[in-house]
Amino acid sequence: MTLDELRIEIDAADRELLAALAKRTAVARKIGEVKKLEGKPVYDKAREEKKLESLKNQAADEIKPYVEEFYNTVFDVSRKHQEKPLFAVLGQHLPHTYSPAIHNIFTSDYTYTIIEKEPEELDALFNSGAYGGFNVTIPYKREAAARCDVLEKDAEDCNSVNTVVFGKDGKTYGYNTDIFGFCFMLTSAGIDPKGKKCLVLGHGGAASAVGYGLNKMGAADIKFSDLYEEINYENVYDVCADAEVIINCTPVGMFPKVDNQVVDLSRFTKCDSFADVVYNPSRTKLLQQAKSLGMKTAGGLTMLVAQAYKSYKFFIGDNEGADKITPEAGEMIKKVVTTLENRMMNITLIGMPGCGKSTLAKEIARLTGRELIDLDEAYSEEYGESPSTTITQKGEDAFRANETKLASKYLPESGRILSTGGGIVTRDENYFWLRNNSRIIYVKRPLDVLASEDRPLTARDGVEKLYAQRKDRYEGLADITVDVAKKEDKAAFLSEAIDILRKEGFEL
Ligand code: PRE
Repeated sequence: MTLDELRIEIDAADRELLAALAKRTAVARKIGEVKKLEGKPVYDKAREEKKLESLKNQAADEIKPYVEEFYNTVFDVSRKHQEKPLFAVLGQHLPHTYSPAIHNIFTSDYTYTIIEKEPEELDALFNSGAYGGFNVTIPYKREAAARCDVLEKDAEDCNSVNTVVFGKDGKTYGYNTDIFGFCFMLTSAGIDPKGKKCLVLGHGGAASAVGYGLNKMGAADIKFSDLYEEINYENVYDVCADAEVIINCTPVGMFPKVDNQVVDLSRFTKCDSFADVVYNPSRTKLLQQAKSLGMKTAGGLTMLVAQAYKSYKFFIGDNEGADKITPEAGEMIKKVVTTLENRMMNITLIGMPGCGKSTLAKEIARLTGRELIDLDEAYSEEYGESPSTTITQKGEDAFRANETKLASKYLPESGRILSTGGGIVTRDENYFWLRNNSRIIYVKRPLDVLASEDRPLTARDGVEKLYAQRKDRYEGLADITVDVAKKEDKAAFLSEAIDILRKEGFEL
């Protein structure tokens, strides 16, 4: 084997090692949590000695001489992790929370875990003494407010606490950073509700924080609509016909039922700004409609990250920093939003047939461990024939109808790398699916390097004609263009494409 080949193997082994270390550290965090709850010390000498003995016995002969040295470091890491202050997000059911990921990007000063509790377990939790504090999500924001000794103004006014800190003075402090998160989301998108007529879709917990935030920012009028209320989704177009700013606080459009919207924004002819508190998918159906109508738009991930930032400041005891958010803090929030978007959204490659989408997708999957979906291959699996067979035997329309069904199946998921068929951009209805939860990357290559075997549309129309039809669509859809003019080998193409994506903030 060559050095390069061996290095590919050792890189793969390291990826497995890192994954195993992440898994082990997460378990160590949970053990640390139990120890805190049970009042046990972190260091357990007897346990470490016993483990070391057993690990030496289990180890392959080649690594036996290194086990002690290696595991002394591993135990040390576990203990350091367990000794850190512990914070958490508290809710009833939290299978998809982004909060640990966000707090782990902001800081390594504390560890952050997930607590799922039933209402009758809350008293014991608040009295446990194991946590430095927590974020609180539905349905416990009121319950949390009731258990705090001191409430900051926003929290008291809304009777809603999303951030609890157990102070060194023995008192329990309650804050509401959702309001800051919401105001930050609007401001950073250039949306100013001052003096404007605002419509809030939904009337639950999120809507009340949003209403409070709009009021704080000087909105002239705030109306709420909901299914069975005075203002509902039938009369809202009349009662709120002059709404200028609309905020979606309903779960409609949220993953997995992404192909839904609670109102038709085109019927609010005075509306120039729209924000959605939904953050998964990244671009909801309403948000996409707002964009296409030329409105200013803001997506819910910014609110989520901004409220987490302010909580993080309270968690580390920097109350002054939490109250005065500097421009640098704003930059940090935006950077975390981009990092998370890059991580959570799909990377979806578009471009001419034969431009190297599949090759690049494979490489990204190899580098990141992302699940790879090659829509051409998925097509053959789903329909039992290749795209080119359907096109030749049943016509392009039959193929496109199947392709859209596939797009709706695979594109709303998160964190994948997808390679699409070159012509997916030719159907308007695919735009919604492509934009739903993907960073769209246009792989642009010189026409004379495009591969052309088994490509019936290229054979029929010629590559220039296809390109002329599709060029504007690729460019209009692209969030990022990977423009690789090089005509050399595959390795040169891949290395340049990967460099471009790294510069765009992708963790590859
Ligand atoms: C662990 C860490 C610290 C203890 O001193 C012993 C072992 C480890 O990393 O294996 C885990 C742990 O906390 C435990 O088993 O009690």
